[in-house]
Amino acid sequence: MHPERYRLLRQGLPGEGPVLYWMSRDQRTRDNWALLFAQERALQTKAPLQVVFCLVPEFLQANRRHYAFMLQGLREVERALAAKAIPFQLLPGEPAEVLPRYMQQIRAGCLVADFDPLQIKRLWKSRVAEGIEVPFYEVDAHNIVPCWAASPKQEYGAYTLRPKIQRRLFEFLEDFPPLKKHPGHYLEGTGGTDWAAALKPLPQAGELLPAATRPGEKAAAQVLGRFIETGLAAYDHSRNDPLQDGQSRLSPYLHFGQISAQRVAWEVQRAAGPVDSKKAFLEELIVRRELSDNFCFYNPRYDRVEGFPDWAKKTLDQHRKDPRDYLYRFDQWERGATHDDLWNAAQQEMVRTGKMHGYLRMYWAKKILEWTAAPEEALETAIALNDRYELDGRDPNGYAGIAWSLGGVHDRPWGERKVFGKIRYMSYNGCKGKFDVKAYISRHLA
Ligand code: FAD
Ligand code: FO1
Repeated sequence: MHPERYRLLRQGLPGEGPVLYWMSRDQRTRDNWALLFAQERALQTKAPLQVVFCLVPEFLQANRRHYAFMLQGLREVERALAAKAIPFQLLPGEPAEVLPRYMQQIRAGCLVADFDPLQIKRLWKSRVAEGIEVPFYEVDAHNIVPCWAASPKQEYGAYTLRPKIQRRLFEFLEDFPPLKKHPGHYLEGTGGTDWAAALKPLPQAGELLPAATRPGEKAAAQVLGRFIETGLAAYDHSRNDPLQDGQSRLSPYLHFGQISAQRVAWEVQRAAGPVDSKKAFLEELIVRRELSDNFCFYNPRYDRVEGFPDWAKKTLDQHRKDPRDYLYRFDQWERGATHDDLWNAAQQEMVRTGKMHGYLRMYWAKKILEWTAAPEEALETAIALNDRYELDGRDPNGYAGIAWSLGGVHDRPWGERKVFGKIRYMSYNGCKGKFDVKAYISRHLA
């Protein structure tokens, strides 16, 4: 395994007990560098291997639709691990409380976690590290070029990160070794997780999604296969049209780690198809996505106006007093009850389906800035709606996407105008020039 794929979070005296993989961001058995690293260590020390998932009842405004999708995926993980004689343990509760105790119980010899730049995850890890004695590793199983290997600092934009990623891609973009059946293991009578009981303490509010988006590793692989078959060739020119089904629809699976971005990149670059479409897709999947992790990893204020670049904070301050043409309360935004039918249609698409087309997400966020009294309130509103309704929400891509839209992160200053200052503006007429707005509205506005 590439030595830069993992790092030691905490020294410690390795014990003889099982190597424990604390699964969190990368919820899959195939193509999972954290799981492969844990198995490598277990085989070296002839130790058992176990996987644990700490299930918290609240996670960044997640509700029933997100937990249902995630738990379905985890059931599949449990079954796939059992086929490799690797026990899976669901641990309800806060990681700092339940994990050190569980590790005592099973006398774990070493802890392995997957990488996640979000503040909440870094807090979890630092608290767990205080409560254990054994070595604690972190493996970047989410990015192709590990976040810390791609760049040692926050990048200005795709144009500064791209060359750094391209320089090292050949080192890291490789096929995966298979996960082995773990020797010396038998799943003595573990009847598996009581998944119905696991659902009980979780949020019951919020309606479930239409069954169209099926969760889990198998479903994710099918979505990838279908995209390569039917969507990739036209990706370059259809991805910005919300009326065509031109995007891959992979983001919920990437968010929950039910598919590896490296697997997606590996299959796409080997697939037949026009080079410019493959290039355009890999730019989003690799550069844009890794840029989001870079932003959240090196900028702890990724979900605050303080996290915007100085030029953006300055220009927004200069226009704080500009009169807003409209002002909406949170419940009006949430219900899609503004004067703008395009905005309302996009909001309703998201509430109903758990997804909004990438092009409209920019317009959607920018209008919240335009028709809210202050940037802080706009940011809070956009994050709350994105994290409550988007299936792929609560993700570095979301914080970076919203910070790009409202605060010029990874963007540059544009022509000055009211409210926005030099933040890039998007207009209803601009959308009309891109796609058939009327058709989109009639399709999504109830
Ligand atoms: P495709 O176009 O098929 O792209 C494939 C993959 O590339 C995506 O799944 C994603 O992982 C990555 N990608 C594509 N575009 C971007 C981008 N602009 N930035 C980072 N990665 C990208 N993405 C999320 O995963 N979760 C979010 O909560 C989220 N919120 C956003 C909010 C705003 C305001 C904006 C402007 C963008 C947001 N994005 C978010 C990024 C992007 O819109 C989605 O990743 C994309 O629309 C998901 O659909 P897809 O998988 O079909 O995309
Ligand atoms: N990760 C966990 O380790 N435990 C959880 O209970 C958990 C709940 C959860 C709910 C919704 C959601 O979108 C993500 C959730 N995650 C959870 C985190 C997820 O696995 C990702 O790591 C991050 O959201 C993306 O960085």
